[in-house]
Amino acid sequence: MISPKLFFEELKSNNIDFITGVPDSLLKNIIAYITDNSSEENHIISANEGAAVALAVGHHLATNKVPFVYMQNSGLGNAVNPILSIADEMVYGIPMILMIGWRGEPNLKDEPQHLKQGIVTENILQSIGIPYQIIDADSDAKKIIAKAKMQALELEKPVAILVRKNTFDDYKSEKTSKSDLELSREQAIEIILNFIDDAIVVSTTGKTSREVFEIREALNHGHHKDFLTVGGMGHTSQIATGIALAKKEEQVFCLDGDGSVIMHMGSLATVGHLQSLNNFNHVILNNLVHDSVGGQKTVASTINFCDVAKACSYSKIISVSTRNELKTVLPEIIAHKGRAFLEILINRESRKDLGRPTTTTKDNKVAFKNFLKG
Ligand SMILES: Cc1ncc(C[n+]2csc(CCOP(=O)(O)OP(=O)(O)O)c2C)c(N)n1
Repeated sequence: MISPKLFFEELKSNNIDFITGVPDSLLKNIIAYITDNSSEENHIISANEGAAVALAVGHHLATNKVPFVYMQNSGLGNAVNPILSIADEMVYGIPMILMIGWRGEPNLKDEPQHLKQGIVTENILQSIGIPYQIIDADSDAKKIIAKAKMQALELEKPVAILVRKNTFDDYKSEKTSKSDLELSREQAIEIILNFIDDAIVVSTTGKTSREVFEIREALNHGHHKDFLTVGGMGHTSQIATGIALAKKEEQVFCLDGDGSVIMHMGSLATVGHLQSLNNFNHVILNNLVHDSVGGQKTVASTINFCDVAKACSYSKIISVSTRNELKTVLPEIIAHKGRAFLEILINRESRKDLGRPTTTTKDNKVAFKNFLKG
């Protein structure tokens, strides 16, 4: 396996010292090492993968250096626009190295949201003209980084390193801080699901949806009231809005994360603008981190989400951090006819034995649509 330290030192010795991206579980060890050994300005966890490419463009313009951008392959979609319409050699020609975690690599077992993306990842890179090298545990990282940098500079455009599963050695961050908040995400979700009865639930990508599934299983609720947004991180609130607009007689609960809200924060403006939306409840389970992929910090510690919701014209806004507060405000939230925003400040704990949905995504869709039909 490749030592995260060696990889990072190699970047530094190639004068690559601006790193940005959105985390991926497959890259969590190298990201943890980068986090521990970089300043806040040299390593930026960006809002989304396109934003990371744009940060890299700015860095190159100002320094003439080659920046480094990491992402899960599902983030390639977010990145394609700035890659093709800014960084490509037919536009400005901006050299950078993309490090892409290859989820759903063909013939390896992975979750449904990664399967198609895994199959087409190489095709996408080829069709957008990005030269790439595949890296795995046995690769010579030194050679790969040197070649990537040379190619990026020669071709004046982004080049990629496609990272196979289990490429990097384990590395645990020395900087992880514990939160002393009372509620875990799972406990908060359980309180909500127990309270909201027949409301429609749309849950975000990562552990939130996995926990919704397991709680429903444990409570014998069935899964038909829930749409699990297993992929498409950041789009949960718009899926929920699409449903809420068409189902004005039902209450819709969108269970979101801080990382996921930040990824497409403009969507909050759309929700707030829809004055006729009388049944929308946006819950943000805010743990300040991307817990589902390794606990990397989001920028939520400097965001006042309630102020953002207010500025976007949500009609009722509450923040809670304890079990009692949550139980007290839920009746108020559900009674409110508008666009409610509930931030729940939670700790970073989750079960080691947390499972994954055992029904298929198609089963989920069919049961959910039947429930919506009423
Ligand atoms: C476009 C895209 N980029 C990255 C990922 C990888 N990913 C899955 S869940 C997740 C973290 C979500 O963080 P947050 O919304 O704060 O929820 P938490 O995991 O903390 O509950 C990330 C980065 C993804 N699925 N899609």
